[in-house]
Amino acid sequence: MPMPMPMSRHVIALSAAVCLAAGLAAAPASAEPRPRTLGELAKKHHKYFGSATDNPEFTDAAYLKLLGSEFGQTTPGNAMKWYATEPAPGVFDFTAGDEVVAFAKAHHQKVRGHTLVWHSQLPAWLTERSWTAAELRPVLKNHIQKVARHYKGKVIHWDVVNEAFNEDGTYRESVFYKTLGPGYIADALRWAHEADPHAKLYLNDYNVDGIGPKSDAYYRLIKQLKADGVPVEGFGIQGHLALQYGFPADVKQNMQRFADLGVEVAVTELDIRMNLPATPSMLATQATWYADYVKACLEVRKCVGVTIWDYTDKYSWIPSVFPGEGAALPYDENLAPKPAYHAIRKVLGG
Ligand code: 9MR
Repeated sequence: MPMPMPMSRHVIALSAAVCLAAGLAAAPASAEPRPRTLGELAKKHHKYFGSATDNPEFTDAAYLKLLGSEFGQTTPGNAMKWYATEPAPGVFDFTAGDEVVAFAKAHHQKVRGHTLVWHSQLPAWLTERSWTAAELRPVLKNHIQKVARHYKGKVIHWDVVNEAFNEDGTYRESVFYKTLGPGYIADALRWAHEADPHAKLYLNDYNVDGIGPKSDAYYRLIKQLKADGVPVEGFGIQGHLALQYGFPADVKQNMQRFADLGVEVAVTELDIRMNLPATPSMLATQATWYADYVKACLEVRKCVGVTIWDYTDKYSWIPSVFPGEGAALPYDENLAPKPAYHAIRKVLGG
């Protein structure tokens, strides 16, 4: 029996000739390597770079393609909030949150859990009646533990308590504070820890980028919680900035002072809005601000990552809350990268 070898050689020679003729033979040598994604670039610094997302956006294929490929982490913008997870007393619904978690898992993304206790986006059954402490305590505990248990092993962090302080550093008069007193924060952290001992437990707020009365209040509270052995493990700096208010001073020093208290820090909801229409010069300033904010995180070892509050202006929350403002994210409404995207890439070493 003749061996099939000579035939194979013919086939190989023929394919080589075809490739050469088509100019393909040189392709492997000259092919551009795929540019690294923001998520991959951040990973080289042992940090994540992520984006928030929201369930209505899950019908937009072009949006999902970038969300799944460019980012190493995601945060559900609304899906894990109280109104969504416990729409009726003791009745839990994890559909929306599970959808985000499944997407993240399929794309090898970490998930930040957001949020267990917040004064806003509460269900009507909770806000439309009055509570005694004896009534509200078990309701709060049950909510925290049911949600945290459901997502156990699926989220790296929980924003356990969100936006607990006013601008002047006094406690926000939420239903939880008014009914249970300031101790609700330590209780919430302890209950969350019981339910999911591995998720890092965060306190999270806005306007705490630099050193000031509000971030000072967190500094004092976290110091006290640590001294009392309460499981607080992270400080979430939301980072909702606006060009018209200036870049916050001392961002890196502020992160570092929390790191020195023994907690990690995360930039959890970064966006940088401006008065519309956006001009090239405003977009250039925005790019510098994004880069400077990310750089601060890179320079603080215990800053674990940066999340932008969605990645495209198409789905930003800003225009609906601040009429006349917008253009806050690194991709425009057509999902095209803006100067901010390129500036972030550069500061991450891309
Ligand atoms: O992105 C969220 C938006 O879709 C909601 O309408 C809004 C309601 O307040 O909440 C947005 O997310 C907030 C986050 O949960 C906490 N920090 C401020 C964010 C912007 O409001």
